[in-house]
Amino acid sequence: MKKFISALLAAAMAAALSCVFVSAKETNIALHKPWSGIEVPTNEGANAYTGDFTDGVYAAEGDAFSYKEPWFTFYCNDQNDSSWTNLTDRVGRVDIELGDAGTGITKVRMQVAPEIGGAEYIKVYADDKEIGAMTYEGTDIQWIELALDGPIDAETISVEIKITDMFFMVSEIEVIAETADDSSAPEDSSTPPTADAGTAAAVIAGLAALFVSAVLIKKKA
Ligand SMILES: [Ca+2]
Repeated sequence: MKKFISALLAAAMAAALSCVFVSAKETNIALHKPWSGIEVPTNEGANAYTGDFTDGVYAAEGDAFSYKEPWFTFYCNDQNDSSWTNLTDRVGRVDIELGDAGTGITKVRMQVAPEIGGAEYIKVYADDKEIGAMTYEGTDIQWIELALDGPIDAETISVEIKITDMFFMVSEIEVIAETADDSSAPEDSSTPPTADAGTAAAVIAGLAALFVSAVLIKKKA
């Protein structure tokens, strides 16, 4: 009987914990947020790259590179004249304005196309503080990411790129935050933020009571 109850409790706890786990949802909080810090190059040939970093449009799996949007180019044609580059000393930076939405950030992701040109570095900043770097492998179109050790808050996430060649192509930047997966919950302050953990605790408490009752019944018998 004890073994059975222990197994039941363990199963209940696992179920309760997985309930808490499932309730955390990854959301791209950068989607449709404004960005600034770099502009489409004016130079003909480079000015076709009018991609938007936060419009949710990027290359699909297996797509070949397209010489236009969804790509935005970090560009320098060996001159610092403004018509020949949108960088300063081959370095460009985009600031994504998250504002109040910038909480619980766990990852920064970016789709790149290194076959068109490489990057010496790709650094990530949260409110102007460097928080890490991203790297790519090979030359395929790929998603790269910086996964943080723990969630952080930031009103602005910036990506700074130093290019090695003439172009470096980026289609989309995502800022991933973990949010509670309960869109129906009212967003007022009376909603306890630990509702799911509370539910789990109630389930565990209920089963613990069941266990005590079972032991008592067994003793009586
Ligand atoms: Ca895009």
